[in-house]
Amino acid sequence: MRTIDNSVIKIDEPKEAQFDVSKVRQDFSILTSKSNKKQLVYLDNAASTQKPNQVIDEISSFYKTGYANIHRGVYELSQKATEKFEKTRLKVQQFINAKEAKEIIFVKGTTEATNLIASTYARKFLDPGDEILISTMEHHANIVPWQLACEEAGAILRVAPISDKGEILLEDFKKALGPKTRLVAIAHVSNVLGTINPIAEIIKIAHDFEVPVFVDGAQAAPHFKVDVQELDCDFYAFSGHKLYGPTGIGILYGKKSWLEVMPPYQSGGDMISSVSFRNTQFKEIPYKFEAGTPHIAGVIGLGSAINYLERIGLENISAYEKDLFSYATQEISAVPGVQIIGEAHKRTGVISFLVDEVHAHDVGTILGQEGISIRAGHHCAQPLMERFGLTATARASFGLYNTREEVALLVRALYKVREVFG
Ligand code: 7TS
Repeated sequence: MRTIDNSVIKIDEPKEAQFDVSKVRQDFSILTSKSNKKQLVYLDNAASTQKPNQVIDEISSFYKTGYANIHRGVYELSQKATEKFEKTRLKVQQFINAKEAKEIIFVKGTTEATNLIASTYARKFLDPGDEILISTMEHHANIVPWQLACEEAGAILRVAPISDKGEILLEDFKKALGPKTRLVAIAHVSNVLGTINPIAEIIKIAHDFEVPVFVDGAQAAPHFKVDVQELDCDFYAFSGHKLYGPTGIGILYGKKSWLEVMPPYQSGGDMISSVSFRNTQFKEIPYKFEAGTPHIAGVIGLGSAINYLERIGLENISAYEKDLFSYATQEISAVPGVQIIGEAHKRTGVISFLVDEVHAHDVGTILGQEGISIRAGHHCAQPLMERFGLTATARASFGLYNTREEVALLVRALYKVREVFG
């Protein structure tokens, strides 16, 4: 038994401590701060994660001692900054096991990655009557860019249905594929349901139809090891800020064979090999897709975040989070009047729920008063909400620094919500 905030809450200790969470928490200074005069309990990790001091320090030190623009300076500072930047590309390559570093493109985040594919792949390969296949559980970032691309090309956006439990219906998915399908774009993990999609199987099915697959890995990469070669995906995207790294930086992986035949995305400096008023030649990949001065410090910070995660070990993080997630699921669902949305067999990271008839925003507000930060709303997945006949849910989402004590505080606050709303 442990005590929290001088009140007594019984906590069942995890069977096996995969890593020392109290040590991990020491790396995140913000976790010792207060919110509404209560201990901050940060459970909005699906929106964005907090940053360890190592990442913050690395960015600060880069600006203090190593900063210059890259790819252009003949002087030492620029050359060293370029080296650091390109080393991070190699680090990302290893992190997701891409075959070559040139398959790693630095983008702003998952949203920009989707837009890049929608603008370049779609511009080149989509003809009138062609189809793009997504699923009901996509984030708006994996819906709207395809709507626009389809509109422009006269193509059709098809949507694979999901079950009441929140799982892709694989037979229906298969039926939705056909000779006109040009791309499947699908989330690895749902940001609302937590469903881990059987992505390798989905890719295999799509490839049997010779259809390439874009995987939105925004909610997957922070929670388990991603191996793009093993998955055999054609494209994979994730955001640095959900991976304990800085905002404004993300990764788009693409198979070399695709990236080489796709036209550039944005254009301007740094993506060209020569420019004249008659003719412009573009650089090789990945530079063809990286116009202008990139988010250099963001890239350095992302590299530092990956180092941080690798030092702890993705396997250890996954095991710890798995235990915490099942504990949280059990404890939250045991609160009378609470209904969890999403019961897929395999889940991670997020738990969406309703509390009696209380509006999700009111749930979020009361929890906020108790120092507990969760998200309430449609989570940028309105079509998914519609599928479940809802307009909003409350959502607690977990990261590597969350604890059973925090789950207990959340549960106690949920009782308070019920008390307040009678
Ligand atoms: N795809 C998924 C599955 C996401 O969860 C998000 C962000 C995005 C794409 C977009 O990522 P960005 O980094 O480009 O913004 N999801 C959330 C969320 O669930 N709450 O806030 C942002």
